[in-house]
Amino acid sequence: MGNTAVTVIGLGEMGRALADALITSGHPTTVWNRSAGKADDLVARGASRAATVEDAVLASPLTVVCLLDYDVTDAILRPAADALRGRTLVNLTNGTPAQAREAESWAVGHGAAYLDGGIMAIPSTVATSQAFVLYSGQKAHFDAHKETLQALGAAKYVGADAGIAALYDLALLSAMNVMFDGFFHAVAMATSHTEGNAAGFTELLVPWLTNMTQVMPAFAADVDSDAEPVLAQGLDVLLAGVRNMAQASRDAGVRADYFERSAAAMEQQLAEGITAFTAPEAVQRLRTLN
Ligand code: FVH
Repeated sequence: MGNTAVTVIGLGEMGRALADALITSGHPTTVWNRSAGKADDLVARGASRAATVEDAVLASPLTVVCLLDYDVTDAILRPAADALRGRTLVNLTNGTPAQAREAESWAVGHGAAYLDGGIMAIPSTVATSQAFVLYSGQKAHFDAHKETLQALGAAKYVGADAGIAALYDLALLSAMNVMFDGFFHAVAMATSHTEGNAAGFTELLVPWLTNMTQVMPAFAADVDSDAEPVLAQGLDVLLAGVRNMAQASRDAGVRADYFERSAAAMEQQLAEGITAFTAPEAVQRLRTLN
């Protein structure tokens, strides 16, 4: 069986990287983008340029979409809905779980198979060993196209609910954003000192954070278990440290609001009789903050 033909709709930074990976791995690739000129390099490398979205969808059994957001995706695909019948639509546009489920209903309503996805890569790492892409939707649709989708990066199926890839994608991006916020906070503190510099401090921070990530599987096991958590630390000890982080931030002229909120939540837990910090309690605390 030859390589499956694939259509890529949306040739921004990410869409061009996806199309490029498909061409490189030998898939006959058709492309469409609102600004047609963004297809020029891909066409020079062997891609076919479709004149319309409908022509693009009809060119392949599998269409990969990577656009700004779901509103744009809807506006572009809606006029070509009939062309999707009997084909598979893989939507790699960033969106919420609810948007993914709605898109699946719409696609299925037009006779298409649908997979939603979250790209855990930046354009330059697409198709490298660093890239992985999350997919959710009916397993049979994933199985049918897994080999083709592997061209973009390791293809990971995360569940039948079309929304779960978007949920995991946004959860992973949340962790990344909070980590970078933490990095910039720490650098602001460290460089408030006349002898501090970001590069030297980062040489300490990277191994520290790398070591700390090793604890996460044990925390996760505690979250998933009904048994008494294995990892526990005195909440009073932790609170004292967080108060010091807040005070040292203020003394350094750095915003302390994150640590002030964190300290307030711990004070509330202590007042409720919770004396130990555990992973399940930490997760529960976040769930009840709304
Ligand atoms: N770039 C990245 O690192 C991240 C990595 C993780 C996944 N994201 C998501 O991928 C989606 C696309 O992101 P992108 O980086 O390719 O974004 P742009 O380069 O800005 O391209 C946007 C494409 O959307 C088209 N577009 C925008 N508005 C419209 C519209 N009103 N009508 C039609 N098309 C529209 C745009 O077309 P054009 O401006 O070139 O004509 C591009 O094709 C996104 O969900 C990320 O969160 C990327």
